[in-house]
Amino acid sequence: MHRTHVKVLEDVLDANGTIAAANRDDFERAGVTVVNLMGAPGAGKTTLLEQSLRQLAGVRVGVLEGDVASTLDADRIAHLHVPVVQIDTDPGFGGECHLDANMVRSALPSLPLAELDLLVIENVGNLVCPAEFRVGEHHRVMVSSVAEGEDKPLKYPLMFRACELVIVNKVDLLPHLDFDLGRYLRNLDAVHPGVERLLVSAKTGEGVDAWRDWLVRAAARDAVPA
Ligand SMILES: Nc1nc2c(ncn2[C@@H]2O[C@H](COP(=O)(O)OP(=O)(O)OP(=O)(O)O)[C@@H](O)[C@H]2O)c(=O)[nH]1
Ligand SMILES: [Mg+2]
Repeated sequence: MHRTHVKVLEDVLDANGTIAAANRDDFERAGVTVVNLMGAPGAGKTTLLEQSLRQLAGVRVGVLEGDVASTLDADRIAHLHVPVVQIDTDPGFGGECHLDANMVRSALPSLPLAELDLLVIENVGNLVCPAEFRVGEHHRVMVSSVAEGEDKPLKYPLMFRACELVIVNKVDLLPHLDFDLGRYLRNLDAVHPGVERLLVSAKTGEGVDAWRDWLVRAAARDAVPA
């Protein structure tokens, strides 16, 4: 029984990997760099995009929003006047708690890929499943917030290991929380030693320039490892 379960999961991930490779080919053909942005519900993914995508000098950016329900995040991004497509996993995909390669593939015809340099995919808020499903992205980034507690890297190591950049958001709240930043960073290094990290507040703007610079470098396929 247990082995059957594992086999089914392996098959699902194999099929996902095949479609992710097809997505990646399409992204390569269009010359668009794709960033898969993951993190817990409410970590600040959409707020960070709202703060950073306006002034991405010379970079033509689009956004793919993944949520279980609603178009709330896509509506927020639409105010930035960038192309945005929402995938609701509820109606067509059984309310999945993550995006998979097939869902992303279904959205590609709605995106003007040839006119983009950078596509940011905001994954469904979740610290587990999104890390298991590649969607054809070049880069995986997570937004973690100081409001979540310093133990999170130890409790959800797969997510923290899957990402090449960890954005530590909401640092403006540090004076109001019993959050030990030093302990959090030690926990982060314990599960993903030396992973690049940015301390950011999407509310005050602290650190947002560094995140913007990271995106610009990624779009230029420059200095950020592929
Ligand atoms: N104090 C503070 N609040 C923030 C910051 N970033 C985001 N928030 C708030 O946190 C809440 C959640 O932000 P969102 O950007 O919607 O979070 P999200 O990760 O996109 O959430 P989901 O899409 O639901 O997973 C909102 O009330 C934001 O205003 C920050 O840097 N500091
Ligand atoms: Mg969001």
